[in-house]
Amino acid sequence: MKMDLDGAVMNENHDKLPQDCQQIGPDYNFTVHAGRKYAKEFPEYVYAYDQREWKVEPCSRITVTLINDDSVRHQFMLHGLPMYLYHQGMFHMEVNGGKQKTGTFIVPSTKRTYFVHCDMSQHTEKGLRGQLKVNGGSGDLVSIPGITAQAIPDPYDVQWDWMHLIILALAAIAGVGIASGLLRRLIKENSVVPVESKQ
Ligand SMILES: [Cu+2]
Repeated sequence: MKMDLDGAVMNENHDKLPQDCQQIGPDYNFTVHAGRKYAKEFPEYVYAYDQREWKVEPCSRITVTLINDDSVRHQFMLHGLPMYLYHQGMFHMEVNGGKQKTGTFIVPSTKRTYFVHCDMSQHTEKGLRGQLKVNGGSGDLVSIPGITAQAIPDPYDVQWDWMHLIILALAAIAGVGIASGLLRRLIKENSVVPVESKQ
């Protein structure tokens, strides 16, 4: 593991060949940004990677630079790699706010879609998800922003048509009326009773 004040890179692999590979395939370099601004186009999410899908050849060597554009920590965590090469079958980078980290791993030849996410509390659910397809992949994963639908959608079915705006305006006017009435009563109740009334 490499770790410093900018973050950490775990289970890097620059040269160990997966058992099903004759040689290391093509090299890929991906620069991936993580941050709230990349989720702006997806109202159902808070965070996103600027790219959510990567496609590579069998036995590729992949170098990822993760740039964190937020102030909270973000990760690039990939699951399902061979256990004999990667502890817990995982390649993992974690980057502090405003920093970046670069790490390298080699994938097997198998047709497979690997899950990429940020495992910080709630960040996966809030949109930091992606997929790496090796050799064409084995299908799409769910809830990848911009690629597949949410597994459990949040319905926000408010429609801002004129009728809703008029109702909202009437409610606001009524609210102001009630508030000013209450305020007047409060002032009246708390005001000092004139001295002459006690005589
Ligand atoms: Cu995160």
